[in-house]
Amino acid sequence: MSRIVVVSNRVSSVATGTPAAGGLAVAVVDALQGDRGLWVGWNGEVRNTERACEVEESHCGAMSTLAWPLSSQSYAGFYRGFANEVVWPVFHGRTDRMRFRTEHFSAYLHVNQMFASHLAEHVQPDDVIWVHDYHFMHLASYCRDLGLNNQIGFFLHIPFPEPENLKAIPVHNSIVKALFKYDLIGFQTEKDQHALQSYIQTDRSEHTAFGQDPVAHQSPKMGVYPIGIDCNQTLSQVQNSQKSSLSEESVGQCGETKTIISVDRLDYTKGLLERLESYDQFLSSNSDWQGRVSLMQISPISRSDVLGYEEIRREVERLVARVNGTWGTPGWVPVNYMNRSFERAALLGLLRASHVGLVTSLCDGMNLVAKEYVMVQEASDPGVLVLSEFAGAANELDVGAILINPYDTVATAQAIHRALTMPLDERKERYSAMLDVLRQNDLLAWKNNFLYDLYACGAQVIHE
Ligand code: GDG
Repeated sequence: MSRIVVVSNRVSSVATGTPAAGGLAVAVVDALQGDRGLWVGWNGEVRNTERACEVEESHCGAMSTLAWPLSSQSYAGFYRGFANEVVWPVFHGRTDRMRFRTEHFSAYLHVNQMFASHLAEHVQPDDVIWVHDYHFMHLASYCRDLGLNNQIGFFLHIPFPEPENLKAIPVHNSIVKALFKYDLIGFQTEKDQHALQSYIQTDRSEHTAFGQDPVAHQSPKMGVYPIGIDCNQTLSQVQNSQKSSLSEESVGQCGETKTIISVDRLDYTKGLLERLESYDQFLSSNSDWQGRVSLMQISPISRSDVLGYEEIRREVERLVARVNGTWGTPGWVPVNYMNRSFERAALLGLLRASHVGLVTSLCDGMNLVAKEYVMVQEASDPGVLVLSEFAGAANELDVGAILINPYDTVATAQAIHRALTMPLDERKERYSAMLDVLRQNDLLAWKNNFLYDLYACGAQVIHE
């Protein structure tokens, strides 16, 4: 029987129950759990050398995982270097943060090739391979070199850059050529798909990447598959949190204080500094709210050894200290900043108990926290989502969220005020419109739509 083989950079420790603070891990675990699927990737360990014998196999329900360590050289060049100091910043519109080095790109290619060799050993001819994210743009190309004729699809969880940004990466031609070896490329939004199409059009008219290569004239199939959440599972997980008093204690339900919650990895794309500036502005222009509101900022540390992440952490800490120092009183801390991960049920409980969900991403593929916030709200007294127009989720949740431009400090402060004072009827109406969208475009729809298209297109392609 044909299996779904998922490839992603990190294979999450599902078996150990370690909380995963990443959208992809949460989505893949949820999507594969009901299937006889195989999940392959890096186990998170860094060793001196890479040895084929270090592949670990484990099982979690019907799902199996195959994971292996990376060498310190691969980790530095592939993961920290090319993936996170070139692709991540450029794909999020931050070419100023790119640090391109040829040897890092070589390490990226080496790891993609190594993953292809592992796949060649473990996949069966009728398996369908679903590759996730920007770490593996060259994987299908190496799989084809090894003679794998399976259907191989690629889903990009992050945005795709406009051509002028993509072209800042010296090896942009190689990236696009490699993507052409996939049978299907999936994006979070129309805008991302248009960005690749527009690169291809420009390139064809200029004959730069592909020259006269006829293969280049057959574009791979592309589609838009906005990632969703598992609505029922999220609801059942939040029920567990109600057994703990964590959410109620922390969110101060007994008093008059209202809570605004933000949850995001400590990353410069998430707009943490802009958010804190807007909250500061809100407190400054609404003195009646001083002492009656607090911002709960949950930011698990992420990629702490990648260039720029330590700096954003220091800047956030400085700004939190400034806001607390300026407005705090002996009985009131304006920003409750937590630099760690929570168990999933506890996290969902905190989202549920908060009156406003605040998402201020400067650029974001989707943003699952926005969807989770809406999903776990109490139907009889729902909170309000304030959402950046630059998060992919805004394409769907614009039916009920207050959309903001996170760079506009004053407008965001006004949106916070509007959310905190919104009448119950309007809150219910907005919540119910968003809930319909979440149920319609849930995780199963994402997975089924992508795989349906992958099965449909792969059969017609003969790989040379
Ligand atoms: C990438 C793209 C896209 C967070 N803190 C804790 C925790 N989380 C969970 C959240 C959510 C996930 O991690 C974060 O997902 P996001 O989508 O918000 O962001 P990224 O990590 O940047 O994800 C993004 C996503 O991939 C999926 O395609 O939406 O645009 O950047 O599920 O709840 N989970 C636990 N403890 C925490 O402290 N257990």
